[in-house]
Parts: sequence; C-alpha cells; structure tokens
Amino acid sequence: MGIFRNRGLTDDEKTRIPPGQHRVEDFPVLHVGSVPYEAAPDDWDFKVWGEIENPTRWSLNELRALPATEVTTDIHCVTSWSKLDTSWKGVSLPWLLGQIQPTADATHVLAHADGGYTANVPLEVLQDDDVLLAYEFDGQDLEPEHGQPLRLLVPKKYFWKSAKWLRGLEFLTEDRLGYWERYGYSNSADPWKEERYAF
Ligand SMILES: Nc1nc2c(c(=O)[nH]1)N[C@H]1C(S)=C(S)[C@@H](COP(=O)(O)O)O[C@H]1N2
Ligand SMILES: [Mo]
Repeated sequence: MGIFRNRGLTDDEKTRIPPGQHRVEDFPVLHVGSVPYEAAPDDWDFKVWGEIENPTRWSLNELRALPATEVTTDIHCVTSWSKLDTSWKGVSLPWLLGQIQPTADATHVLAHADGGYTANVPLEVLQDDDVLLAYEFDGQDLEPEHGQPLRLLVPKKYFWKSAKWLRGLEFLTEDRLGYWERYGYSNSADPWKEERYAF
C-alpha cells in the first residue's frame, strides 16, 4: 500500500515529505487522555517561569493582544502522517524570548499542558522563526481537539513536541524529558533524520 500513498504529489511536494511519512489532506487528532474542555475556563492563563529574567502570566486576552505572527508550514507526526501548508497564527517564540529574557544558564525548556502532558526542547529550538504559541489554525480559533485555546507549534520536530492545551513553559539549566521522551521516543525528534525512537 505504502508506495501508492503519495501518488499525485508534485515534485515539490515530494521533497517536503520526510522519509517514512505519507501525506494526509485531513487533520488527524492524536493525544493521550481526553480533550480537557470545549472552551477554556475563565481562569485560564499561560505562564513562563524558571531560568528567565521576567517570569510572566498572561490571560488569553492579554496573549491575543501581543504582536501576532502568521506561519505556514508542514507538520509531521511520528505515526507517519504529514500535512503540508498548515497555517497558524499566534505569538512568535523568538519575540517572546526577547521579552522574558532567558538567563545565561538556561539551556532547555519543558512545555506543560493541561492534563499533565509535557514535551521538552533545547532552548535554541525555540529561537526558530517558525515556532509559535498558536491560537489560530487556518484563520479560525483552534478546535478543542487541536489544543484550544493555545498550543505550541514546533514544526521542525515530530508533532508530539507541539503540546496542545499549553499552559506554560518552564526554563531549565539542564534537560528534563517530556511525556513521550520518557517512553523512549527520540529526544531530538527530527523528521528529516527519522529520529523516531531513542534507541
Ligand atoms: N497536551 C497534549 N498535547 C499533545 C499530545 C497530547 O497527548 N497531549 N499529543 C501530541 C502528538 S503525539 C501529536 S501527533 C499532536 C497531534 O496534534 P493534532 O491532534 O492537532 O493533530 O499533538 C501533540 N500534542
Ligand atoms: Mo504524534
């Protein structure tokens, strides 16, 4: 079956599907546990803390009032689907890092989501222009099952790093594994190197 799955792709599209992946047109929903809410609770907030000069808390309205960035990019799930040209709007991580000022000792970041899900990345990964705190997909507020009201978007990594229902980023002086990373998934998670598993 696999060899037929990418029929109909242009040469450009083929160069955008990493090894072992196939293209989907729909938007699969994947997560452990259940969708935490249909609408964010009134006391919903987003926090940054740890190794930063300016620990901060934002309400949803405050986050939406920050300068917004739009990103169109391809996403790749380790279960083998890739979705091309996804459009997102939110707060640029490089911009946010400029505001919150990681200390000289900060090296890693752990994303915390409602329901206890976590995902870790080196700080430098968040300095990429396509990394967002995303609140819109395709011109609409995120759907509940896709992480409403806020998710992390780290398109250059397998999609499990893009934590849905994001509530905070913790800045660390050393690496701390997230949910799937503790279960043996790759820490670096680069789809182009097919870094699916740690071993
Ligand atoms: N909070 C939370 N975020 C999560 C997950 C999860 O289980 N919980 N699963 C991850 C995985 S494995 C994938 S592939 C993507 C799926 O995002 P989607 O459902 O919007 O396609 O969300 C990621 N973010
Ligand atoms: Mo995934």
